[in-house]
Amino acid sequence: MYEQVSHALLNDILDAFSHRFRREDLRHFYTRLGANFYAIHSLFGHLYGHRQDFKEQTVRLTERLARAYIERPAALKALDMAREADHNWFLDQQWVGMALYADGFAGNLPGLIERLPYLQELGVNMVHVMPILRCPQGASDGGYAVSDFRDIDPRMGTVEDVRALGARMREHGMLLTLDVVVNHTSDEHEWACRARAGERAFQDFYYTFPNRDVPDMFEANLPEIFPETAPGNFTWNAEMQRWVMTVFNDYQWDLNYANPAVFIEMLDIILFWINQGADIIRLDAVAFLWKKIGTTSQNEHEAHLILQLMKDCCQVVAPGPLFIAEAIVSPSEIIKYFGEDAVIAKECEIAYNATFMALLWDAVATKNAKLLNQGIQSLPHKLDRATWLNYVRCHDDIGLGFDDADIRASDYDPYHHRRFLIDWFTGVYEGSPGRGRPFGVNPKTGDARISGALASLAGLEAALEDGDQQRIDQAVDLILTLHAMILSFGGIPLIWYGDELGTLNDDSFLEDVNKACDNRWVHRPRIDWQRAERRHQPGTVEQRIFDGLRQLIEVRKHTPAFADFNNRELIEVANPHLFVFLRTHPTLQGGSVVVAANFDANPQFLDLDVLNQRGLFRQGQIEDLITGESPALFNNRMVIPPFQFYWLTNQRARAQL
Ligand code: OTU
Repeated sequence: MYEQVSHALLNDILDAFSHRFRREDLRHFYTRLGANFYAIHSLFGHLYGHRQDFKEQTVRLTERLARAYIERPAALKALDMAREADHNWFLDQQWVGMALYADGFAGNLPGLIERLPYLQELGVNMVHVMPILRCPQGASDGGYAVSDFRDIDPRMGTVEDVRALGARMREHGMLLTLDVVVNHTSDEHEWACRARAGERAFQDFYYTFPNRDVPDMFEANLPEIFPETAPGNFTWNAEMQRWVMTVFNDYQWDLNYANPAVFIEMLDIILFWINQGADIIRLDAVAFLWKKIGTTSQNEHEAHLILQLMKDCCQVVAPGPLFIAEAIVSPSEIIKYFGEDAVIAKECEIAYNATFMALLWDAVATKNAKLLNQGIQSLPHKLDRATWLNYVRCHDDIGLGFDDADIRASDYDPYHHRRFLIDWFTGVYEGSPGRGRPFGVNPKTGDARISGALASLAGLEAALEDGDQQRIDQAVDLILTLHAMILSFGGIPLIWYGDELGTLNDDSFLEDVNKACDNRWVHRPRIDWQRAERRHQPGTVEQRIFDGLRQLIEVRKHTPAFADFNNRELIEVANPHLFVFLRTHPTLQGGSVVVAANFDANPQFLDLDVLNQRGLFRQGQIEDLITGESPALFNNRMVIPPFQFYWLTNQRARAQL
């Protein structure tokens, strides 16, 4: 029955289109629309079907898709076709990403174009350019408060510069990732201005209330994201004489997706940027898209429906571009952003692996891999054609969002263990070399997160201060080992800019009133290009990290077992300091790689019996892919030096590759 309803509607729409778009070649568009319309219609119906104007809204939505398709440049349409034919293209091990602020990295967008060779030197071929859209002059949450979704911040450049960047990157086989902040707008956005001026239609773009009744009901269950700087989830607007929902900062107004006009506008904006050449769109704060009284208003089922609908609509216009879900939530919830209840990914193809990131830091602080092993073991199975974005650091703080049950299973008490981690990384814990800062401290709940540059958290800053060569060496090893984990785990590794040079905390943000109260800026550096030159000077920290990373990237790209086909198996070993997993080659037997990392400050041994029992390394010499050498062995035990790792393979199998 239901199909007939959507088919009848589609027939009406296509009739109208055949007149309106008579001169356009819409063959491919029609194929995709036909294939996806039932899904689009039912999702849109789930969300908005109760409305009187549902049919008109559906027609409006479909028209926007047609227009976006017509506007899509021919070169991008050709790329779409190629990617449709080679639909697993993004699971390949060749992709290596870096996230960066265009201004901190290169001044502005034209500067970034000039610096692309530096990224190529390292081997990076996917760049996430942090928010560059028009935003307030003052505080803008690093561009995550957008004032105009179709314009570029003049301090960064122009829309034309973005197109030029995209074109240049395509020439070099690089992928461009841009942000679309779907959950909220800045209070300077035209929609917010018109809402303030009293226009009902635009007040309906947001959640606004005349008194505290509804806000108070919401507050009973809503957590606070920035408790220190933006307590509460609502802000009084005197001009409008209404409370506005502001889950993040008070100048970030939450969009109301119960209004189909909001959905259609935001989808149109996503389509706009993929038509400018973005290969990947990072969808910010997707867990927050649907609000419901009596819940935390995170990970609601409707948030998934909205994302599925966005994906289906994009498939119709442009099947090439991918979505990254930025949902920093519990492991069992993160996994759903690939597609809730789906067999193949139907929401976002890529999701931040916040679980792995936090677990890696746990291993750093505890010097063992107990919780890391436990947490990875309980990570739910991921869908096919879905992949992780694996990272060690990013622009945000580190949240200790592990599962309490996993912490307990590792013989720790959740509260005390998290307390220990905060103290360790902020250097409060006796003997810790951590130089991080507490972020988002909430005295009401006892929660806290951590800011800080990778090198400062990993002990390099402290070791350099003390001029302690052994600890400097160990910190360099640890930094490379952490990167080796994200490069071999399965998924797209995402390096945070500056980390490739061992960049330390930078306190200069304290001099800027718009940044001073948000210490995440301590790890959002301005690259010192003179210092970066030291990467060519043998023996410097910069050279050791940059070259080490460059080599890891190079090897990753030549190791098919590192492609992400859910071909990873955790290997349980008796030694708690080790994190060991197997990456199997998708087709070639013997092309497998065993990844083994030692998080301890002492050498540790790996019992090869465990591997032999699985049929691994029974014959032939074991070889580390990085050095090409055979690690030290004694009585079938392999020694892994402090804070180091191996990518192990069979020399014989390798010869066949
Ligand atoms: C995202 O953050 C961005 O990454 C932050 O930089 C922004 O401040 C924020 O949205 C608002 O735009 O929403 O789903 O620890 O991890 O705010 C997770 C807090 C988010 C961040 C969280 C995150």
